[in-house]
Amino acid sequence: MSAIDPKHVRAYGDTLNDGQIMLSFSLPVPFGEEAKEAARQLCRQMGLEAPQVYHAHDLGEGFTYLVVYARSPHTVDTTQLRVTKMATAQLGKDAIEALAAQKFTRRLRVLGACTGDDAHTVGIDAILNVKGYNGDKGLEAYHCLSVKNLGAQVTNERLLQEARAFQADVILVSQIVTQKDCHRSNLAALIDLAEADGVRQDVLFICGGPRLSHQVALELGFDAGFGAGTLPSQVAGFLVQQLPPR
Ligand code: B12
Repeated sequence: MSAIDPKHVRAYGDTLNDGQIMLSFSLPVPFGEEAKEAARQLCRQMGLEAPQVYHAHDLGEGFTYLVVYARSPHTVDTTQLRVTKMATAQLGKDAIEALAAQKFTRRLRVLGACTGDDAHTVGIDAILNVKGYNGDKGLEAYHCLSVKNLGAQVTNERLLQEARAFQADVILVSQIVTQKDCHRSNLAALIDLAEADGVRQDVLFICGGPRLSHQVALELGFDAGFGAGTLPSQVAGFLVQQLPPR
């Protein structure tokens, strides 16, 4: 077996350094041999070698879903990677409660919502509801936090109104739908509105969703962003460490 060279890492499929990758996509081509050939040609144009169609499925109405296995000749230098990460430590629930008891004289008020046209509530509920996510208790289970969940399709205007009434220390925004980058425009609009209302600096703004990252959140003017698979304790730990004593 050849050694792993961290400066020239290749995709791994069957054997180390074989460059094999699998990708899936849909084409507006009717199901059949033409659709498979179109997929192979597209992969070659992407620089992939020896593309093989492993799966093709008729999506109806002239569309085909395809899974292609192919070889990528490219490598990545993993010694030069630069990734924006949160500076806060990952803590368990007991450590978070203990830190909050030292730092704060009252419970922190956390307001959450899924905003814009987005009706996907499961993600924000996983973070906020007491039952939590993947065995990790939600923010409602924390003694140091007082939580209000506004649910789905909340406008930015209403979210800020509710934040004022609740005297929120933290606003949690969920964005799951990303079609035409609507999550970016909606999140950026919230920050613009908060700045215009003069409340931006008083509140910690955190967003989350499967296609969000900490880097994107910072670009949009948020204090932090959490992606797919986030655990509630990661969010609780971040906000308790990040907020100044109050
Ligand atoms: C369930 C579901 C629905 C349900 C939602 C029910 C509900 N009450 O939530 C229903 C059927 C209503 C629905 C509708 C639609 N859906 Co839908 N849906 C899904 C599905 C299958 C699962 C989403 C889910 O619940 N995930 C589980 C949770 C736990 O994961 P999560 O959301 O990623 O959340 C985690 C993290 O991201 C993070 N997180 C999330 N939010 C936040 C917020 C904060 C502050 C933090 C810190 C962390 C955080 O923490 C969570 C826990 O780790 C996904 C596909 C998929 N497999 O993801 C499509 C999907 C999201 N839906 C999609 C679409 C297109 C739609 C519709 C537009 C379909 C249509 N044409 O009508 C509508 C839109 C309705 C609307 N107005 O929003 C697309 C979105 C594509 C895109 N890139 O935008 C997806 C990806 C399906 C697909 N592959 O096409 N949907």
